[in-house]
Amino acid sequence: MTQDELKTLVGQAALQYVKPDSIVGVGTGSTVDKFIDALAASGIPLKGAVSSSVRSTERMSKLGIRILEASEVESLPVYIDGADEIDHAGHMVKGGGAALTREKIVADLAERFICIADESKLVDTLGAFPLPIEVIPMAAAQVARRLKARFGGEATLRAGCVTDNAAHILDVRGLAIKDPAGFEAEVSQWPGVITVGVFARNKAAVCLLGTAAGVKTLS
Ligand code: ABF
Repeated sequence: MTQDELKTLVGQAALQYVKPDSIVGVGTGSTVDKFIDALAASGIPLKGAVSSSVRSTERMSKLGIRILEASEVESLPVYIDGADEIDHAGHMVKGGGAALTREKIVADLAERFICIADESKLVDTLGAFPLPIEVIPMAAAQVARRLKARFGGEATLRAGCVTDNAAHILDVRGLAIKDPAGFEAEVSQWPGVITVGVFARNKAAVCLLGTAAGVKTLS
């Protein structure tokens, strides 16, 4: 199966976590696009969706799914999103598409994070994918120096990228994140850091992994 077919498979499989007449949290990316298409085609009645990006909002609106603002809901039964990396405990690296802050906000509203990914995303230790960190522009150099001193990571500013929050993204290479929760807690406190792309506090409760042998469920 191609990577695209694996994404279609997990997008379809995620429908089993959508409760009829609920509000569903919807993430961003090519795998989530498959989920959105499957959701629209499924006929599952919904109150609406909270989206983590303009891209997903536009796709859902075109398909007739009602969009609600995150500020309008108190909680969501599930948030369905992809990842750049996921480990066997459900910790993830996210933010390759620069939407990590919105993704963490919507994930935090959800009772369960359902991650959908093809098997290339499963890793033993997070860090091979350059870790995105959203920063206030004036703090970027200081955060980069601190990452080097504290964890040995090499941070580079993502060229031409201004986020939805008028901030910048550092991509950090050379990390092996052995303690995702500790890493997230520490770096999140540094002045000027808006959001760290490690999702440990909001880790996946379930990961639907597309493999050549079908969908594997990790939980
Ligand atoms: C978002 O989209 C991100 O946090 C992650 O960067 C990316 C995964 O996209 P894809 O499914 O296209 O690999 O969920």
